[in-house]
Amino acid sequence: TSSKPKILVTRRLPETIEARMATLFETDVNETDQTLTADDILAGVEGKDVLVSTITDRIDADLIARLPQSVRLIAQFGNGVDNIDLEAAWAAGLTVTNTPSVLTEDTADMAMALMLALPRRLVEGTQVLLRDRSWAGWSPTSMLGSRLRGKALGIVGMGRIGTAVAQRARAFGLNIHYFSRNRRPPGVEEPLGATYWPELEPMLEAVDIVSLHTPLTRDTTNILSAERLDRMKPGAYVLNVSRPELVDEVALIERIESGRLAGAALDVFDNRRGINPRLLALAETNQVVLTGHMASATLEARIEMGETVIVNIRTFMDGHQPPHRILPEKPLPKSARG
Ligand code: 8YV
Repeated sequence: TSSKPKILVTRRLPETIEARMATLFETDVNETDQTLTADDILAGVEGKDVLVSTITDRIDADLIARLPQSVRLIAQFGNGVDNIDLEAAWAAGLTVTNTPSVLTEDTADMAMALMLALPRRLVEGTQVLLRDRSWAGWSPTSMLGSRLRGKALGIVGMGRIGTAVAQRARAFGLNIHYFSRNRRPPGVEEPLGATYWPELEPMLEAVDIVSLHTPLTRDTTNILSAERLDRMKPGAYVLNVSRPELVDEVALIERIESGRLAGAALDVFDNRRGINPRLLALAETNQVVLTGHMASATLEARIEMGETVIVNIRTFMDGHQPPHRILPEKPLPKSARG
């Protein structure tokens, strides 16, 4: 038996990361890359020190209660930890870590790509050429979209990712508005020319694009409820690279179908029983742009996420405070709860 930390990795990771983990730790990787059931996780983690999890692992109170005593760290490969019942984990004396920062810029890039895709008819433009083979050539009035510059962007959640999106959007000439748990200091607000809204609803009434960048918590679940969608400007659109549960998806679909909202650009959507066919239909008619949870999906980000997991494990196993330990945060103001 070696003194190396023993870890279970629930999904395949980039080769370089798996190789480094194999030298540093006694590593078991779920070679199938299929989401493990709770029983599979429990069997796999027997005798391990660390569970390396991803967003597709449901680590609820029941699973946490059944974890073997040997497991003391849940090291999430990812920024959001909404798949983990944090309260249950803390109550059980477990440490939970994540991999923030290294995926911020790539996620913000994808948000920008999606923000442009809808008004500039990007997906439709390629469809006309490739799928339908029906491009009739250039004309002064063909494929006209609408200008992004000058529009008002409302950011919900001005953390690392929200701020990175705001910086890009500012360079594209958008006016930046935000609602967030904490007002950002003048040093952040001023270069962005950002307007802070202490209440969400009035911001929704004032902006052309609502972009979600909050973590999914009890407080932020359904933060874009049907009632709040109704506060949005007619013809506005929703951008989501965060989590599907932040939006009332059926209500969003209805408001796009009726023409009340212009559309949505979604990297995340409810996929529990497959993608809603009505959402797919709206994507067919290019009122919705859909990508499948790709916002942080660059090889570089995945490698840095893996390296961050490794640092978290090593510091923790050396008896120190891991750099990206998740600790309780203060809740949102009451007015923001969905
Ligand atoms: C990851 C994400 O793909 O980090 C997050 O919160 O949503 C994505 O970047 C996924 O979570 C990996 O576990």
